[in-house]
Amino acid sequence: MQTSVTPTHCPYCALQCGMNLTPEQDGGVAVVERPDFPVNRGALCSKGRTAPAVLSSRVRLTSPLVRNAGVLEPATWEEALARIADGLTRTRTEHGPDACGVFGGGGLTNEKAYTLGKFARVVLGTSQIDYNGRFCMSSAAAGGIKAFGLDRGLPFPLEDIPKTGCVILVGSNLAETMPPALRYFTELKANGGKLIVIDPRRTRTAEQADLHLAPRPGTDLALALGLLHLVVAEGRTDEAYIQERTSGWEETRAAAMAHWPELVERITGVSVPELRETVRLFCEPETAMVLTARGPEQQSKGTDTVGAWINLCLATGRAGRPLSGYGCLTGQGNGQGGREHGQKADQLPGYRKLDDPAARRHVAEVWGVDPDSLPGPGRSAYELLDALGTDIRSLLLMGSNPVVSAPRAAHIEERLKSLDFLAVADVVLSETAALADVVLPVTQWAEETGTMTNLEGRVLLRKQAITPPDGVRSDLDILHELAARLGVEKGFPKDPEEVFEELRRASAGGPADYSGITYRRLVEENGVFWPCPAPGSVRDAGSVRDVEGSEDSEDSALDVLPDDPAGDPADRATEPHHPGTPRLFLDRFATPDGRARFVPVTHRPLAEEPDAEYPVLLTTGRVVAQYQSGAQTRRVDELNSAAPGPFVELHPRLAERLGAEEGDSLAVVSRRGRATAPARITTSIRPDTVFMPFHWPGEGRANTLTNPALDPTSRMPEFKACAVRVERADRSAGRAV
Ligand SMILES: Nc1nc2c(c(=O)[nH]1)N[C@H]1C(S)=C(S)[C@@H](COP(=O)(O)OP(=O)(O)OC[C@H]3O[C@@H](n4cnc5c(=O)[nH]c(N)nc54)[C@H](O)[C@@H]3O)O[C@H]1N2
Ligand SMILES: Nc1nc2c(c(=O)[nH]1)N[C@H]1C(S)=C(S)[C@@H](COP(=O)(O)OP(=O)(O)OC[C@H]3O[C@@H](n4cnc5c(=O)[nH]c(N)nc54)[C@H](O)[C@@H]3O)O[C@H]1N2
Ligand code: SF4
Ligand SMILES: [Mo]
Repeated sequence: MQTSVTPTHCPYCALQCGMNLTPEQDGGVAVVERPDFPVNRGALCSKGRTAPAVLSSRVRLTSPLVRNAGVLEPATWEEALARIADGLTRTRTEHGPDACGVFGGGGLTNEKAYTLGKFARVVLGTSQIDYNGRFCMSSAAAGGIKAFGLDRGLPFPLEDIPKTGCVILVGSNLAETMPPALRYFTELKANGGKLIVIDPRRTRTAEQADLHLAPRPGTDLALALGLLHLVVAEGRTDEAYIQERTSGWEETRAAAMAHWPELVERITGVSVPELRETVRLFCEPETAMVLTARGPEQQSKGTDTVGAWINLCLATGRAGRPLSGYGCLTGQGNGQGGREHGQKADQLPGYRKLDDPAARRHVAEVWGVDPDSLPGPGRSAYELLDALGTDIRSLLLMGSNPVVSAPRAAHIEERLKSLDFLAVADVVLSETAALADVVLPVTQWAEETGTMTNLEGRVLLRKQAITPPDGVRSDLDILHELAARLGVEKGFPKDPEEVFEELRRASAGGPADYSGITYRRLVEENGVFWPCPAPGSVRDAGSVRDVEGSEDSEDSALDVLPDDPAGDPADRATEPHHPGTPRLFLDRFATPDGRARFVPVTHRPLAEEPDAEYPVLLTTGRVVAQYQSGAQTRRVDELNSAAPGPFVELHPRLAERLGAEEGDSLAVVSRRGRATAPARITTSIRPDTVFMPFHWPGEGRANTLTNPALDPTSRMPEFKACAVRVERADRSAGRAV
């Protein structure tokens, strides 16, 4: 046991709040405030504060489990690993490498995500790998790459927010999903800046806003086009900026002109005066930002919707300038890093593309394999899960609980059950792990070391603070052992720093270049923003030199770095010294010509519009005290008493039509299935919409209902809107609506 205070980071969301851990008598840890980390300055939400509860052995797995005669039973590591190697080998022999699937998670450290991607391509030789980040911010990533040539959630640090003139927050309930970040917006208002929140519900976040717009779910694209129409009509475009820094304006302008405010009012339910007021608040100050989260992104047109909001920023000169820009609030702990280093179906480390021959050569050289041996791009997350039991016969899953979190979850549950072989590595027996043939218990955040990249693109070191309990192993250890059993003895180290050193080389020259980052720097500098190239590393087009401008700017940046007084001089000479890149695009965008690209988009309806049979819209999301599928937070008493179970939020007018009262059990029925949960009646939601959080399995599982219609570019499912019917669960009283 270590005796001192360990500075580290929360195991949950993308804010990656800093916290100190101190050892307790019983071998556990206590969370203590860590004021020196700038993102949260000591503040934590209830989840972060109670995170050590999941470390305690009462709620976690401490032995591998294997299925014998249908029942999961404790087993030795030797037996469990041998069964997995056997299951995967058999599938590969009988059906070919692409019949082995791998599913990862945005909560995994960079080192794990990197190793998992390498394991799939090098050890299994499969193209079939993707991860839950596809369900998270993939539309924003696709939109960012289209317009700016690069995807980093926020192109500026959170500390810039209070200094801008106006922020439009589109479909983010950060008062519940990232509570310590609310401070940046209250400071914005205290400085005289304006906050506009766009959400079909009057959330705790919307309550803070100067202006709250409550559009019908799934209409953000039309809303953004309507605002752009008014910007043009009122002569508020920044013509000099459009000329100098963008391309493609004419086509976008024409599309916006077709979206008259009155038409947009009809589509969205947001009135013309509200649209005008939004444009006034956004355009009057010198600087302004648009930030999107899952509301507008988790739609079957999420990529175009993000494009429409970026277009608004570009037309008004509010991107790639100080204190102005478009950003996406990434969600999972390592939602950012997890999408950069190769667990995504189309990707190689450093945010390189798997179908780019130069990228394949570079990474293959680092991995010591033939570039031609690397498989091509595979299926996206939902498509991969949907192919289980047919094209994909065996699955290795790490860091996700799709039985609760995937769209059309009852179908995905069936797919998982139809596999020849399923192995799950988790800290608890999640609903997905409970279906597995082999379950491997893994170490948790405070018991292991690794890097995370937060929503600002700030790479952080999460440090081991305590010794893990007997019986658990790290994900890296597991991949090392499995690789060896599948015939690859080298290249899968258990030590995270060794993996990071390789990741640095693999990412060097790519868009997400980590080659200048070391564990030591992460400790000394409290995190480093990517891109951070090592001096002398060769860069691909679209990477840091393109992003940052001339070579001179990098050299001058090197000059201003302070010497490390404590460091060994010999070390210092070899230490990479790029300062990192807190702010992107200030000189040029990461496109070949350095200009941001307007994205031509037009409104289209939901994949499933309400009709006579399913007349109401269901939207889904989160509550403050539960995290994601709830696998971790449902095992913490304090969080469970704060948020004990699912509910259906509905407007009093809808409740009245149903004859339902507060707490009555309601059935919500969609074309995919039926879920039941108590009514929570509130005027804070639109009368045509009901809301369910998705944190629970069983009867109240929101994802029994959701529509897996996918965005054509990002392959994001339409979590945020599907057509449902609502009825009293007992059916004896009231009517269906
Ligand atoms: N407590 C808690 N915090 C979390 C998480 C958690 O599970 N629990 N998860 C983390 C992760 S991975 C993520 S991705 C983030 C997500 O963070 P957020 O995006 O803030 O979370 P959501 O609740 O999914 O969605 C935000 C809002 O979108 C609104 N919305 C629904 N439909 C629409 C629409 O069509 N348009 C618009 N404009 N808004 C709409 C919802 O009413 C909701 O208030 O949170 C992170 N933080
Ligand atoms: N209806 C609806 N559905 C949604 C959403 C929505 O808004 N509405 N949001 C979507 C979004 S944004 C997301 S991000 C997904 C998330 O949904 P999931 O992918 O299910 O996310 P988690 O519940 O965080 O699952 C992580 C699992 O990995 C385990 N775990 C944690 N850390 C580690 C680790 O280091 N190693 C290993 N091996 N396991 C670990 C946890 O115990 C847990 O079982 O849900 C999506 N689903
Ligand atoms: S806001 Fe996110 S990172 Fe911060 S304590 Fe809460 S869950 Fe953890
Ligand atoms: Mo997410």
